[in-house]
Amino acid sequence: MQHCRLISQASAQRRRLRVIPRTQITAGISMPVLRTLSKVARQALLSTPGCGCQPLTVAVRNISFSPRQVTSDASFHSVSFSETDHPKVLITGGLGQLGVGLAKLLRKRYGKNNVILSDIRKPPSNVFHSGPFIYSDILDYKNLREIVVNNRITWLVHYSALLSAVGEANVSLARSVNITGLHNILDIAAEHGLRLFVPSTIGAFGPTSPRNPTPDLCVQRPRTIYGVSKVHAELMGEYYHHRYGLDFRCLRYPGIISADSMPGGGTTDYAVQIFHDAIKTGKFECNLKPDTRLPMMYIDDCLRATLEVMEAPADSLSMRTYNINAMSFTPDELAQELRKQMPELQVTYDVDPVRQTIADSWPMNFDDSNARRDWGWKHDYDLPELVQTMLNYFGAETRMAHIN
Ligand code: AKB
Repeated sequence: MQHCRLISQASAQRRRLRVIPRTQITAGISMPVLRTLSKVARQALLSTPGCGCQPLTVAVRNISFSPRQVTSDASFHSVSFSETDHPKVLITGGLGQLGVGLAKLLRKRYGKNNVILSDIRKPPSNVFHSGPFIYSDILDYKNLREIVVNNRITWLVHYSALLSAVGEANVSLARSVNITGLHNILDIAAEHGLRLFVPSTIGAFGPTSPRNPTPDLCVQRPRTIYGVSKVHAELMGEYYHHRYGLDFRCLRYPGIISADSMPGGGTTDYAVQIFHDAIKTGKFECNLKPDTRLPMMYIDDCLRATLEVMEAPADSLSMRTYNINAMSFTPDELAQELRKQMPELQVTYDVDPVRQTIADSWPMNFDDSNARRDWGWKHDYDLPELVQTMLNYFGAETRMAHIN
């Protein structure tokens, strides 16, 4: 009983301390008191196993200063960020397929210095010189906290993740980046009252989900570590939203097609690679069967959707995780559209069984009617515009190369 009393004293003390603003606590004014209470309570718990005081462990954990603990009554709406200010945005995994493009879009809107790209890799010089870039390791909580505090971050876009095919090749790394990393991101966002965007994917569905079309809410039993980690992210984000008021926003992206950035290790990568190979060699070897239908989207639509859902008033969001879609095609249909402008294009098929199995378990078409209704989602690019835009980009690039 002795330790139970200590715990309740600790909880009562903590309740009194709760009125102290976070800044004062971190400035050290109450730190010694809290540390002592935390230590005493923890010792009491540890010295008496199986005490039957389980419900109180929540209070004990709360007085600890572990960054991973979130108080049950915390209000996570930022005190320092007013909706009229520009957000201060941090993008993790910034050197992947989407980060640089998103930074460009957000910088145009909120100002160059208000958007920080980050990654663990060294940026190419054009990225480094186009706006703030810093090192951030999502597996290092202290590093994340330092960045958020020092830069007064208010929005976090979490792009670090291993994609579907590469995840299957390295499950333990995918588990650590996609799941442990996400836990750090959720905690840092909750701790600092950030608005958090985490992308999910068509890969969050599996063979038992309805595939044509796939609605927002249905059975989700993915068979890849990538898919499992994304369902986990959706559920954890929504849990933190309901439990702690975290402003979590999530879109399930289709396969994204971009000209100036490459995806890395996904199942839908063929739809980007075909353009590069077609332009360079006039040939393409596809690793999926010709009739494999998957939802796809041009990168500009994807980035705009991300901006729009981040800016959407909270009361317009009836859900926190939305499907978004633009088009849906097979490798054969994409090749046919390309052949309208490159009649000589030769496409052959050498199916990769890992990717094919993944693709066969994913949606063929996405129902995004909730996003269209709630926050006005509307795509601009269908297949013909996508192909034209990609070819224009590569055409301009080739002309530039010739001039130089
Ligand atoms: C992948 O293919 O893994 C990704 C995705 C659809 O999430 N592009």
